[in-house]
Amino acid sequence: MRDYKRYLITAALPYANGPVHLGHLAGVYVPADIYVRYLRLRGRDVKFVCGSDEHGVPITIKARKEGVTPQDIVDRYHAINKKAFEDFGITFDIYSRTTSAEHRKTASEFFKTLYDKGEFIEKSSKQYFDTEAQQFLADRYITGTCPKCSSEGAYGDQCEACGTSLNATDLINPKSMLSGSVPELKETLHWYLPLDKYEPWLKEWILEQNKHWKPNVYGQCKSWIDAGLQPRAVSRDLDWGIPVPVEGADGKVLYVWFDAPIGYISATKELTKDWEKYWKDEDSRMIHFIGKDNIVFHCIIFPSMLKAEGSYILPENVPANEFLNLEGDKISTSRNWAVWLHEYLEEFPGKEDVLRYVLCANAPETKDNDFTWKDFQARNNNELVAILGNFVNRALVLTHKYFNGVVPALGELSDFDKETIAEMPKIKAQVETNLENFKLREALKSAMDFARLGNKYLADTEPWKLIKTDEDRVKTILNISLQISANLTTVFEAFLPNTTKKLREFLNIEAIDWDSADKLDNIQAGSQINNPALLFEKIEDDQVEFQVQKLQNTKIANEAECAEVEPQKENINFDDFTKMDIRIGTILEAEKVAKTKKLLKLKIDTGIDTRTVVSGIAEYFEPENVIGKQVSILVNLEPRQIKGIESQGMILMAEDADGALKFIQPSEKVKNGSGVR
Ligand code: B3M
Ligand code: ZN
Repeated sequence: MRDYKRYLITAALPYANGPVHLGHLAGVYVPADIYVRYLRLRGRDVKFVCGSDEHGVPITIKARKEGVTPQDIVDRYHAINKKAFEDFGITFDIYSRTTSAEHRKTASEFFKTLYDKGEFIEKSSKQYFDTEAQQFLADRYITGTCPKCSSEGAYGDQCEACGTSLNATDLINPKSMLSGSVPELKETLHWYLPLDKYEPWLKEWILEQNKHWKPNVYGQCKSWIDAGLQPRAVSRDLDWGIPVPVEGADGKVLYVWFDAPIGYISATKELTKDWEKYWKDEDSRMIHFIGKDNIVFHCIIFPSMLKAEGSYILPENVPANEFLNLEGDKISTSRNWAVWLHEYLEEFPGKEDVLRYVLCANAPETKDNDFTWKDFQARNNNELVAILGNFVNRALVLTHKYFNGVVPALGELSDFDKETIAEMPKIKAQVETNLENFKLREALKSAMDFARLGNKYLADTEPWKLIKTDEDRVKTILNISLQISANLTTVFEAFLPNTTKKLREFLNIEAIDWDSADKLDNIQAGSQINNPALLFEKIEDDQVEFQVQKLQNTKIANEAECAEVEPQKENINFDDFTKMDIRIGTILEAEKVAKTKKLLKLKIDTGIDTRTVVSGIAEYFEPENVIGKQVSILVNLEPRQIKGIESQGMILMAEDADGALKFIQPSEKVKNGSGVR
């Protein structure tokens, strides 16, 4: 790859309408931070910019719900997220925000430049207008009946019941969420970026020149381009955002996805007066770290904006990640199905690196991945504790035990020593290549191989067995082990910055640069090392169970909220009730009804007789598991033919909110034929 003079690394600006969670970290911020720390370690000139995305309709909706201003909302979450990133050790050079004066000016000027160059199409269209509230309605502010699935409460952009994306004008019986009135269609003027005009250029730039992009990114771009690009509106009728800087555009603001990526530019401006070097010089390399739902904006729309402006460089790579799920379910802010960063920091104090490690080891680089607390525990205990921590600890403890913490001198090298030493540059090169190619999981694996090398070296040389007979040999072994430990502080620096700092303190050494981190002279013979503590602690079962339980409670709370309890039916009289003859019986035989999914054919001892009942419970019970169970059965229900079998009665079941079935059983065994009254 060509050598760049400087690097501009951007991480997606999180919306300031909620706190950041595990999914954001794994997909965007941890990978970006690892990459940036690596670049800094290599002495590159790098700027790492991010900030809060503070415009857009969801923020105004949240504000309305809470009865506060949008500014209140973004002030709150900007502060929370800025602090969470700091506490967690994400080393942005600047964490700005899109309500800053600099940003407002920059975005406004950017629009004006394109406007003056005639890069926009001006087009009038009909949009819903709330005559009571006297304003145009964003799609999210209109609800109605879904034309696809007929469910109520679909939004103007999407029906959440069936997932269909909609146009506001598709809704049946649309209603304004502002006033509740029926909105009217009204003409409104907007500015469009003619993406179709850039299509030939995008084809060439992405599909030909950027073949090195990750397959998931390249593939998504290709399908957008193949489908044909349409002009995109870059303004909205809204009172929250950056005003469109054109005369007569009152009440119109820049579309949030127009102003947000310009936030990268404004943040760089706020950071350094040399900002233009990073944005306008072909020797600068710009990389966008984002999640997969942001690909089209960073690979197609923003580059088209930059191209239209004309004086900016384009991203050299956009290593977007897929999504991280949590314990098998999509992470969701509204369902509170998430691990919030600030909560993690409270519950696992000092364990920032453990989470960095697990998120990187499990990063959703090529496909969606699942975070589970069990895996978190296993990776901590079996990898960080058992390999990295164990090796380093043994090297340090043995040096204290045998040589009072004074680094022993290297003596004659055995063949095995030489082999081990020769492995170091090879493994380091793998870490390097993988990092340079945004294969961070692989890079971390290689870094762990470096620790494995040390672990194996100690296990094979067994200095604890030699100390009585061959002290010189032990000196050499421990010298080599300490050199490996010293090199680990650099190899792991980008991944585990707190740990490597601690380790350097134990070893009493300064930072080692990347090029030297496979050598044998990074800790000097005769120097004194400090008393070591453990680098990592085991995570116990109860800690993990607590976290799982917490999520479980969320699930139960969510279900309780969703479960619609059926309203009571019409009253009946006592005679109606006594007409039903319900008995306790025992299932004697059970088998699946052929060619059906739901049906079991049961033979039941009702105390009166033995009879056949066909029951729709096969999705919840295996035949062999129901035999011998006592159940309640309505015995005087008129016999019915079901799939050619005569069913003589009905088993009574309790049905959960999610449709799961449970038997209605006596609390203790009773005689078959006992009545239920
Ligand atoms: N705020 C979307 C998101 O957080 C958006 C990213 C903007 S990056 C310029 O997913
Ligand atoms: Zn629907």
